[in-house]
Amino acid sequence: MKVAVVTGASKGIGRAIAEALAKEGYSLALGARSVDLLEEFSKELEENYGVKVLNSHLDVSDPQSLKEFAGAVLQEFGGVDLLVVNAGIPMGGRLDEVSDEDMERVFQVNALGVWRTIKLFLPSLKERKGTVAVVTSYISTMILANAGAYVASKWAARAFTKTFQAENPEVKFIELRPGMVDTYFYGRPGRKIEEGFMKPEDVAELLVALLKLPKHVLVEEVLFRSVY
Ligand code: NJP
Repeated sequence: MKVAVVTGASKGIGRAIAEALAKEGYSLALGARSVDLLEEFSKELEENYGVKVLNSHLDVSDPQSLKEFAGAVLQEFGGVDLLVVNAGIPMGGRLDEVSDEDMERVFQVNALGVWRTIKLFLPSLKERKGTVAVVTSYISTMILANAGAYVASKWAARAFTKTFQAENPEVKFIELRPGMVDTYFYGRPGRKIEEGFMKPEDVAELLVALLKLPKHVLVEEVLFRSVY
């Protein structure tokens, strides 16, 4: 039975990925700050798909929280085959108007959180020749006015991902770069596909398809969006 870890699994893309992986029979370790949501979701997955689910409070901007999460996961499952590094937050505003606190917050979650999460699970992933899927963004190589803090944090997440790959060829690193997805990222979900939004399930379906490719194939990154 393969073991997958999903960060930011309480809502949106992470939740959809967790459900898709449960359907594929993965044992799951789910982390996020909303423990009530995680608790309810885990029960649902266990009942519907008969898989084992560990859920735990996780704040990826807090190194201690990440250490405790990784420790609990490795103790429960003994190792990890797939790590989905998904937790992330938006941050708008002109660069000359973003506060120091907001800049630090977005980097702690979207950039340092990615580095720390991968670092903690890397020994196990190397041992199992596992896969890391990092949800960055379509903007991880682009520039967007009024979103500079977010964009820079995703460039950093991309750089961490690619460097981990260069240093650890025995692990597969996939950078997922979605366009707009209808999640809590834009407030409350409910946006239409015709408005240019994908569904979180679209991202999950793509990842599952990538995981089914032959072992010798490495897809380094996927940039994908709604056709509208
Ligand atoms: O957003 P949302 P998405 N520690 O808000 C968790 C990227 N992306 O699914 O902690 C741990 O529905 C949060 O859980 P909670 C985006 O940058 C999106 O769209 O309980 N977890 C929730 O489960 C991000 O990297 C779009 O609040 C933390 C999840 O993260 C990823 O997709 C486009 C946390 C966020 O769910 C998932 O975002 C794109 C923390 N400190 C890239 N902070 C898009 N939606 O259009 C948050 O290019 N979470």
